[in-house]
Amino acid sequence: MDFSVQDVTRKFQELYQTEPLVVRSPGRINLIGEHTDYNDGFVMPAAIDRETVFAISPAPDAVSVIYSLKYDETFTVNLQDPQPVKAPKWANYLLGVLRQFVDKGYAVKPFRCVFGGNIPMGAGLSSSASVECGFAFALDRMNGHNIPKNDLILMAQWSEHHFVGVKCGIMDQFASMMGAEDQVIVLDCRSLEYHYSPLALKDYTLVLCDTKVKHSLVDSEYNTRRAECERGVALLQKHYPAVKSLRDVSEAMVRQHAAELAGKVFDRCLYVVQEIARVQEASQDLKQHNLSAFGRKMYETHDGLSKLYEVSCRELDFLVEQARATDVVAGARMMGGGFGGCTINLIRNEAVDSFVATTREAYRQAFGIDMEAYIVHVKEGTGVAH
Ligand code: GAF
Repeated sequence: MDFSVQDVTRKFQELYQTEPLVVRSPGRINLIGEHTDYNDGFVMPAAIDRETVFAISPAPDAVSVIYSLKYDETFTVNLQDPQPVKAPKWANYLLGVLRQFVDKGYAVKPFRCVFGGNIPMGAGLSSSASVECGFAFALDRMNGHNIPKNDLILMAQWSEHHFVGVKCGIMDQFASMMGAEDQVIVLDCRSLEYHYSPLALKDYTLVLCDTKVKHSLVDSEYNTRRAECERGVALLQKHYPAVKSLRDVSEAMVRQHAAELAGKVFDRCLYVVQEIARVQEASQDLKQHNLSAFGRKMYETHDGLSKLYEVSCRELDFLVEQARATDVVAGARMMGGGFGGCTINLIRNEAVDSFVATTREAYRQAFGIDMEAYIVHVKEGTGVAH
């Protein structure tokens, strides 16, 4: 079920009869640059018009509570010593953020908080990063610290690593926090330097096709991919001591040491170095409004993710092949961690409805599942709702 700013605010008022601070924190798409963030590479994400909303205010007593509209569940927080809990799972995203406030010495007043949103879960739109970032921002503003957004991003990522257990890169939290209306973020994940690039889609619409599947491998395989990349780096360091990550490695270097990297590790490294280079070229395509060239790179990324990085699945491959078989989709690929969730498609405006209808029918025939499609718009990042 979806919850708006009004729903979350109303629920808060109903529960606590007071006016809250209201914060919204978006999900994200990623145009190109997949599985490059934890290899110190480049990414091109953007915040979207789907978000998690937090209503928060100081509590009149010492009891801190968080109420999830989605789960219709209240959780009482130990403010002095936040620790991960077995249940409810959703609390861990928030508890990890609180842990960071405690560890970094930022005082937190007892609080009451209600949250909910409209980001589809498990669709690869970073609902988790939006929850972490929104809560970090809400706590920060409620307590008047004004912590720089860059620090809040790292605190949110820490929560994902240590309280949720996914060793994610920085892309999702960065995009959720730093998004700007109609702008793509071109982010160097090593230095965290970034610039905005206008997203002038003109004849095209950004459409996400949701497979509605999330294969259970997703978190464990994510951590495995990360470890495989680190293994590749360790092997290459024997020849190139200056190499710190796959960002420092060229395709020629990977190919030269193919035998030593062997099998899967070779494939993983090859994909990553190709993708890092591809993002830099794609960023030029976008600057030059060359969406056809940009779209071709999206298809190339998908092929790499599917064949070399092996994080796709039958459902995602099917949707990308449907797109490739037409002449109305400039580019399509799986988006995010993989093993389910959405494809991102650049579709000619006039063909959106017919493409979605045909693809939905074909997908139903092939898998017996009703695909969902979301038209997304690029919006600003985490902030106070006005
Ligand atoms: C997930 C992670 F959280 C990101 O950091 C990123 O690695 C992405 O998968 C793949 O590009 O969303």
